[in-house]
Amino acid sequence: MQIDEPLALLGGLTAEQFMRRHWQKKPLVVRQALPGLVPPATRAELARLAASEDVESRLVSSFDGRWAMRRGPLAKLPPFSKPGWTLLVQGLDLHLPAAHELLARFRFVPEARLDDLMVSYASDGGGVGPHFDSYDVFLIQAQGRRRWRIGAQKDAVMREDTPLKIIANFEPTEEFVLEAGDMLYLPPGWAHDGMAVGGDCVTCSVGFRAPWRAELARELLQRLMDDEDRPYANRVYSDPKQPATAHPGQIPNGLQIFAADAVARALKEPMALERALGEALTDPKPQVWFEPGEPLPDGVDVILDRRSRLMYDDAHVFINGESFRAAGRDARLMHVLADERALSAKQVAQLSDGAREVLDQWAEDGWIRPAWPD
Ligand code: AKG
Repeated sequence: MQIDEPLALLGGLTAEQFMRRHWQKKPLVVRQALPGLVPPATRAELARLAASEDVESRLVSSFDGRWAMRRGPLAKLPPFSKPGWTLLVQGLDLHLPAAHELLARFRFVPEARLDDLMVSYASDGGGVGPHFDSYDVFLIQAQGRRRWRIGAQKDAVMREDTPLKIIANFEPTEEFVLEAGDMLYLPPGWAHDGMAVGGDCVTCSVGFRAPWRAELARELLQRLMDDEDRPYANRVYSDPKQPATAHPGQIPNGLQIFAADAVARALKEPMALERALGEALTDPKPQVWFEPGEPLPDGVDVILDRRSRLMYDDAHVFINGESFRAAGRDARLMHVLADERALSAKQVAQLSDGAREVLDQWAEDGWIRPAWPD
């Protein structure tokens, strides 16, 4: 990924400039960020995916001024000619190679922060209403036209008469109509409302994830404690010196010390926290499954399956919720695989026997495969 070259995707900014000037700071409208973009899914494909149990989808409508929302699977959609509805399909990158490739254009942001590609299909006037997101978003117009109104308002009072989180007093300060190929970037917390102008309006949202502090701490502590191999985890509280008490409601001080010690020991374990973080960040989403494959033939380039999440830190490689220690040349090659999502046959041949065995296991698990077309 070239981060110091001007990109049409970012309106002529380099990825470095974009991250410095706009990321988490201020919106950016890019005309013809992706000229000639073909929507990653047709209307029929979106409808098929929305009908599936394995895909997260929603139908939002505002017929006669009344907002309504239905979660998938959605067996039937309103007529395409009927104004005022939107179908939203989440995680399209997991299902369609074209969606995965579109998401990959944004890998100048660390993969640990990238979430998914959502695609919406709207009939004339369709939209989800004015709302806030807690995450950054790139809104790419893939087909048709959409009028966006945005504002940096503080008033976060929501309407109480709808099942959706719609801003009660929306005060937009800017407005623009995006045509196919145009893109709008919004930092977290910007009020925005996008309404389809004419039918057949397809918008792709590149979504990010940012953990809430408490949620992350809960997840990591759970992982640290669930690991049965760790000696600190397996000790029962004992109190042979507990005297008889006239205050049975009072929590014993020894139990408080035991609790604090349990957490402190877990955090002191060398690299346990880093390992738990890597495993958590690469854990597949619940609806993800892999088709088992074969060990790799010799002499082939390999690529990661589009559903695989591969990341690394200084001592480990993490893939799909598992961690491996890696050092030296093996680590360097695994880092290439994580950054490029591919390794050439020549690079595969440079791996140690142990690392090559690991790669074969990943191929059998369906996490990587020879770089043959889908
Ligand atoms: C968002 O992703 O925050 C949006 O506002 C997208 C809405 C849409 O595609 O209709």
